[in-house]
Amino acid sequence: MYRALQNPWIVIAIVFETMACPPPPPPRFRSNNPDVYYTPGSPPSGMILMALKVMEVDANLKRVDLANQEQMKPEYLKINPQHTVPAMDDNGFTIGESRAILAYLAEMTPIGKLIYPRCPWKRAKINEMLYFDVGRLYPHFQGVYDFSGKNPSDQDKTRLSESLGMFEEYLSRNGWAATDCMTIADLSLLTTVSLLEHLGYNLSNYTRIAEWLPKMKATVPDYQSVNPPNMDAWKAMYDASRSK
Ligand SMILES: N[C@@H](CCC(=O)N[C@@H](CS)C(=O)NCC(=O)O)C(=O)O
Repeated sequence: MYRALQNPWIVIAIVFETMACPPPPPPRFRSNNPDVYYTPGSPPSGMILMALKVMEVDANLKRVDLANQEQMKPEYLKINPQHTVPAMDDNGFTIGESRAILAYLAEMTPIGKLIYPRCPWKRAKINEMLYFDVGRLYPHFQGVYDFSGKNPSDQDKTRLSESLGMFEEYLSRNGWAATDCMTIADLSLLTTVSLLEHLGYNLSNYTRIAEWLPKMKATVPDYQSVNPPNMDAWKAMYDASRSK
């Protein structure tokens, strides 16, 4: 028997934890068409629009006008206190952070179960790469492509190229970001890397990324009508910030 169960405080903690958090019901969306809040030109919004296609979710898309500060309205702050897009409202169950939404979509859908498998080892590798994107690659992308109008420093540029080199190393293991097939981590990274390509960043030194990118684009249904227009909108805002 576990030695911890001889400790009455641990037993009490387990009883309270079980009462407070009973086993969840089988996962399914709470509404037929969950609301997805997005803004054209927002990369994390584009990620969720692609994920909806991949996981065949018929969401109710709600556009948020960031230019007019719609994200600061009290009703939106109830959905996402971070006042960012994307966000999701599944019949009162609200969630922000694009990669958390990706995981939620994956939990709720048959296709999602394939691309975010329950196997703890696979899931750990997928989570590793989701955190790699949100914690390293995307911030280093933003370090070079920011809206301040300033030119990036050599250090900013080096950080981005080093992060891409790390992604190249991960891809050299199985051809996909995290496991031996496409997962939600690839969708997250597709958003960042496809935007770099769209902006004319030279990816030719990264041969694994060059092989992976077209594979990923082919995996997303209606890719051409979803991601490039979103990236065009981002680029228009970026170009405008540079011409001020
Ligand atoms: N880590 C967040 C970032 C979301 C984010 O920064 N969204 C921007 C648009 S790309 C936004 O909504 N900005 C409006 C604001 O911060 O008020 C995610 O991945 O969902």
